[in-house]
Amino acid sequence: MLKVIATSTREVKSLNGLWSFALDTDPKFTSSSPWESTLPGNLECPVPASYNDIFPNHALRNHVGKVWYQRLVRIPKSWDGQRVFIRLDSATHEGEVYVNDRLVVKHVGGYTPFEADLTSAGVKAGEEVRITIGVDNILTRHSIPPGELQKNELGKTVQIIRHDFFNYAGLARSVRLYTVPLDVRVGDIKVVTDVEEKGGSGTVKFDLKLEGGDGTVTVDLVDRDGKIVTTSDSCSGKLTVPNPKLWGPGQPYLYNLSIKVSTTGNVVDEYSLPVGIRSVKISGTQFLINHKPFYFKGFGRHEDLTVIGKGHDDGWMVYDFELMRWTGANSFRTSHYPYAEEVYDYADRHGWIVINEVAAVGLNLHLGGGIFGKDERDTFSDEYCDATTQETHKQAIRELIARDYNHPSVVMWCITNEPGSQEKGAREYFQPLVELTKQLDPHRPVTFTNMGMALPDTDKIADLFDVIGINRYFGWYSETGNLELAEKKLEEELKRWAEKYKRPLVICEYGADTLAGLHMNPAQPWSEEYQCEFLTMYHRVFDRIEAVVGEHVWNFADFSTGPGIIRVDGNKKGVFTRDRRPKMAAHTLKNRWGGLWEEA
Ligand code: BDP
Repeated sequence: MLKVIATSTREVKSLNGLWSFALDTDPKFTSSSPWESTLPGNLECPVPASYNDIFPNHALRNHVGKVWYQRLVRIPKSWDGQRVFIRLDSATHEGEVYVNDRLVVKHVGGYTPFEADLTSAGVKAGEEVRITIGVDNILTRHSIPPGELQKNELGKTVQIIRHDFFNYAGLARSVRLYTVPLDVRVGDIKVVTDVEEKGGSGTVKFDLKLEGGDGTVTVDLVDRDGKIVTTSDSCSGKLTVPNPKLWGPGQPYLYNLSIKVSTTGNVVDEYSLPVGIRSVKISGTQFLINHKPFYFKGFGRHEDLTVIGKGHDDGWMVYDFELMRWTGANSFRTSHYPYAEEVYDYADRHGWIVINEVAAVGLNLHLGGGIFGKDERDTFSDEYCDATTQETHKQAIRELIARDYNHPSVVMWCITNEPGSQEKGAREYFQPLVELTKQLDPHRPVTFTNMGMALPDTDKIADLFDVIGINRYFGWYSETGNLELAEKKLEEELKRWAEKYKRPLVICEYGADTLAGLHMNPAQPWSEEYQCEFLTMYHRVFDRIEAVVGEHVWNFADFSTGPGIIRVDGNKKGVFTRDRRPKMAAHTLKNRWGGLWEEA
């Protein structure tokens, strides 16, 4: 799926801003077809933002079901003769878009984009249209992530989820109109790069699809100074770049693949794609970027902010990247869902390494906790994650790879977080998903994050993956307060993973809830000192195990969760508070990771 950009043949109009807003439970609704008229009430909601924390009331924060957004939009008159699309970067978890009275698109899955061709739907340039968007936040056992609805003793419907982050919903990313040429145009591009082992040349393999007819193409690879490095006149091919400037960690050199489509000698479409020339390979227990061993230093994160929830905000995004750079981190995982596209674009432009995760979290009924109770049903069975869930999961993988295939920053796909991989049915569920991921992208390694109930000898899926992600909480959820014992257990277990699987291990989560400002000597759980000692102990162990090629602390910042007896105003495992003030542990990491780095 092509990113929306403006070029000499394409235009973009943002629909971000305030939209009229109503809950589907609003008694003032007189019609079951809210798109047919003006929404009742007088609420307005910003886009992009999750709606839950915008209004300080329970009904909105804990709403289960649909909400409606609406606004009038004038299609620019100057767009006559072009094809107009509406693109929603996400609607969490299901979206349906109406233009006047007409449904133009419905989409399932809360973290990937979707669009509709408004020209085909009869919309004309210059016309004013009423756009109404329904967004449903319900998670069922057939959605990704899965969840269930229950009726409580008051007869009210409540959403049960099996992950701890708050179920933020709404239009948390941009909504835009954009144009493409009416007929022949670039439809999609896929780029794969490689690098010769001993210096020398780099290659850029490209495959572009034309839509709407036939044309001739010119494909130029252009360097940062605007110089054409190499060129082609076919829709697919392999460009060779002698002595390329490589893209790598902290080294964000980007070329541009500049594409022109012509018919009868006239350029009818132009598109341009940033390309980072780099290679990613696994060799034994090493993770190689450009043939050099790479060690992941960084965080599991969330899209999570006060007031706007999972709303994308450029200011906070840059600040988060700058804080990570200040610690010396080089990478992060998009736990537990695909992030806004702006995040990957920024990572490409600044040399960040990304593990890109599908929103498949909570496929684990046996994992209990103070926030979601334990459930004795089998996770991978007709009672919970069944063939229909697996189909949704496949679609989530397809959509993530379609969106993010071309980002040099993305070095690995993570197709699930902490599944019940020791349970029966896990292998049958995951094997086809790993196969699909590899078929869609044979060039990137695939991983998952393993959870502590699935041990090296009971886990049923780890061998399917190129890299094993491991989340561990010795010293927090078990051996609480006893770091000496935690150290022994952690080391013993990691050694077993290393010995049995002989492939790279990335520690994708380790962390301790910490109340900023709470100090204790000797260090006790919840204190800033304990978080520092906890992380330092883990680092000692990682340094003793060769197969460990990365450490992602859980979490970059404190984040919002549902209510629960083990969460005080959210999950407090952040190294930064929710408003991004450093806890002492931020300095511990800075000392270990080397602090502020400069881009090459
Ligand atoms: C892990 C989950 C993560 C949680 C974390 C925790 O992957 O989403 O937030 O534990 O409990 O199980 O803090």
